[in-house]
Amino acid sequence: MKVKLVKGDITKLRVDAIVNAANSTLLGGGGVDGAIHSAAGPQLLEECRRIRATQLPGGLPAGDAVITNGYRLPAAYVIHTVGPVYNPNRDQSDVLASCFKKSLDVAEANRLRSIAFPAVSTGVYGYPKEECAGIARKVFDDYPYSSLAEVMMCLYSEADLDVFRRIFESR
Ligand code: AR6
Repeated sequence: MKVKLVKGDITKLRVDAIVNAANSTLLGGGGVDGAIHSAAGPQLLEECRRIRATQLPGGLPAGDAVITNGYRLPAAYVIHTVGPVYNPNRDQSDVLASCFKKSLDVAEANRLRSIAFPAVSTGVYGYPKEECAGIARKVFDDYPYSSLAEVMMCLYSEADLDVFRRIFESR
């Protein structure tokens, strides 16, 4: 699938869904998670608490994805995924790939037309940006037929955008 690389704050994007780099508790945190919760307002946390109490008492496992409403965000929905914490001694690329793939699956299942991803795991969780870019690209390249008309990677800095450009625009 074709992916557009953009630079900026994902909470400002008017797309059907933005993806949140959450943690297993789904109860908020720093980074993009904190930004999404503060822009969406308290109802997002309430919905996350309800999901925890009903569907996910043990939390959302790494590599999985779950959808909520977007509340005060310009995006209608938030797809929460949990990336792996980077460990240089353990290959967790399959877990990070699963974050991208399952988020796309959730978007498809909900018949969404547009989605934007942050660089999952590359902040607090310490994943090298280049590795994340390579993993994401492979998922997008391999993704079967999709009803999504617009898929974006939203990078937070010019430097990150450059890394993703290099990886996404190479053959
Ligand atoms: N828009 C787009 N990208 C952003 C934004 C934003 N507003 N803010 C940060 N980024 P991180 P992780 C980028 O740390 O590594 C939280 O506490 C950031 O530059 O948000 O998966 C959670 O609750 C980086 O490239 O997520 C978890 O506990 C990328 O988003 C933990 O952090 C991801 O950085 C998850 O860590």
